Amino acid sequence: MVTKLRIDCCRLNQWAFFCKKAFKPSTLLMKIGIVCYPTFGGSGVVATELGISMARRGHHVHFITYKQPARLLTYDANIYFHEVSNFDYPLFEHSTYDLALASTLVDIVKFEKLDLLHVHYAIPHAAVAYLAKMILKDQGIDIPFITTLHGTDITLVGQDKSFAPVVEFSINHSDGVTAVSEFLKAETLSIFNINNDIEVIPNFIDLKRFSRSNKEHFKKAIAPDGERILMHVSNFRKVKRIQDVMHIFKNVRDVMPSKLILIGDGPERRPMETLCRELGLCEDCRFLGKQEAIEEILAVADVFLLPSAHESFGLAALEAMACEVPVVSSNTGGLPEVNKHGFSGFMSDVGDVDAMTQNTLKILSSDEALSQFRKQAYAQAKKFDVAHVVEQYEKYYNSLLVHHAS
Ligand code: GMT
Repeated sequence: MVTKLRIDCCRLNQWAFFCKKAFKPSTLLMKIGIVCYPTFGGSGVVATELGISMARRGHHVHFITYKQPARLLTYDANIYFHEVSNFDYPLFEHSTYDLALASTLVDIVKFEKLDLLHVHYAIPHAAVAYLAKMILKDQGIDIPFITTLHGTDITLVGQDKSFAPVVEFSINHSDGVTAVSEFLKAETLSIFNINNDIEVIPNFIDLKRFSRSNKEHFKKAIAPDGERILMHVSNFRKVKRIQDVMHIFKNVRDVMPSKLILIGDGPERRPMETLCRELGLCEDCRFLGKQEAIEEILAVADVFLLPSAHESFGLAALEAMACEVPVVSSNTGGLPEVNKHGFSGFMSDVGDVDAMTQNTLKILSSDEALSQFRKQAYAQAKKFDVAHVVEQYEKYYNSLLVHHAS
């Protein structure tokens, strides 16, 4: 018989004892607090999907953030959402969200008797979790927190001297640290003076949700004459190099009838709409803005373009591959851990638009080639199946709690 035990902070020592003596760690149910950016950005998506999967495994998951996470669309009795409300006062010229979040964490950890906190994206969440932990310690409550590093919190923003000392300190004082790729772990160790272990747990995909469903009517609406469909999804920041997407598309369209679908929104959208006009592509290019049912749109794509200047993992590429869409990407950062050159798609140096064009044409050269790449893209995506990766997180949580209690 499987024994289930719900724990709370003050029973941790007892729990560790039971754990060693009688129970398998994987059967223990936890109360987990998740802090993330509640947007469509990759770190928020990963945090939300992880929370949903943990809730399905019986854990109680509390999202603590400034608005309902964008991907939190389903009701689950094990999921709770706590909104952090900021106190507005004319004296405060800058946001005091960090302090409001720390105070909310203190309140929720105490009231809900959470077992651990898992914060996604180091800035400011790791430092805020540390502050909350110290306040709680003063009140006799000991709660461990895990920081997951996602990308620019290390490779771009985190290195800036306005944040670097705080990022380094809060990584070193986290009870557990994970990174979404080997690349990001290596970057973190090379940039900062780290004296903490970093566990690599890759991002994941729910293959039941992301699958190539039949969307012929939608495909027909976008490409009525059977044109090839190129696609890009991002938060439209400079780092994504969307100008390369536009130029690759122009080159491909010069050779074969094709359409470009761009999904997402952000600072680069306006400049890209202007570039689209300048290149004379507007007839065949659609900007769809932010979309919730991303898997339904990906299902009609033939090639996914991700020419980013930096990418610690490239969750968008994985989502495309799960929908059997081959990926043409740059070879930067963690992308080689996700996209397999010549198998799930192709990779080239950042900014090498010509090579990316040739690679796109190779995939689209015939229906046979496209169909082969589609199968291979899906096979690659299967390596990141949610069930397997979430189990890694669960084991990591368990081992951290046992270690913390002993
Ligand atoms: O680091 C960022 O730019 C933010 C983050 C996000 O919230 O969009 O993206 C990063 O985390 C994703 C999820 O782990 C990764 O798939 C992205 O590769 C990564 N972005 C970059 O490294 C630019």
